[in-house]
Amino acid sequence: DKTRPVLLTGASGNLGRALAPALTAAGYTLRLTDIAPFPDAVPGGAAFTKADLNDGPTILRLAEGCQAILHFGGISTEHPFEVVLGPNLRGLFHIYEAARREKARVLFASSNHAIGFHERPAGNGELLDADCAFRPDSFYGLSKAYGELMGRLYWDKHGVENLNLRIGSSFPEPADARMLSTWLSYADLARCMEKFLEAPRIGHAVVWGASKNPATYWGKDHRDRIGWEPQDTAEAFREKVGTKVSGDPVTERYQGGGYTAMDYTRAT
Ligand code: 15L
Repeated sequence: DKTRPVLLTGASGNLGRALAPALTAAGYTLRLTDIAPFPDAVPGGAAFTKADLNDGPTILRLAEGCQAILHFGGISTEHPFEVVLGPNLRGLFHIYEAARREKARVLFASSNHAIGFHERPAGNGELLDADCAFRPDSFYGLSKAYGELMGRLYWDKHGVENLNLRIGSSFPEPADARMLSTWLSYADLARCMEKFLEAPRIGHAVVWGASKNPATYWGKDHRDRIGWEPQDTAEAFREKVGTKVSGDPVTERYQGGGYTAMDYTRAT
């Protein structure tokens, strides 16, 4: 249904800026919002409104009449708890209340940092399934676990459909050896959004947000519900980044990489 608008939060961030033109070209009418100004030309047919996720009434108003909310807003890297709290916890509540009122579905841009303290696979083919335990590696990762659980609650209690895309590393190119496993291309991300918007029924779904990387850490998930199949691969960049490792034993042991090692005070 391309007649009802789609609200894109975090529109001024890297992923929002990649998605805004791609989804407009795919025929969707976008409402863009962010706390920071939209730095590009607003794509034709879209409208940008500056807003804070802490501001519930404004979020409700922005979501009016929308079929879906693509929630890419909030703090996107590690910060002190008090900084994460407003946008990522209270803000998430405003997003889900708006979705409930509008009978809209939610795409939550979750992160590998919700499960970052799982060890990287030993290379014996044992991959981590999306129903694994949350093992957040940061206050940021903890807020993503909370966001996924918010989706669980609103589906079970209110029938708000949601897909939690547990994004690995979505950048124009992989930047280090870890990203040969975790990289998600912008094109695969955009295709995932289109599949999400088109899918007849989603329920509560968790999907690994990575391209078709042979070095992946991740196994089963709910991608069949939307029929998304990533097409790009980080392997094309192996020569460029294969030697870029941190040398830090904690960083290299766990899936969340550098986030696990930040402020790490455990003795062993
Ligand atoms: C994330 O969740 C961050 O938003 C991004 O900046 C990267 O750090 C990414 O994870 C990653 O793990 O590579």
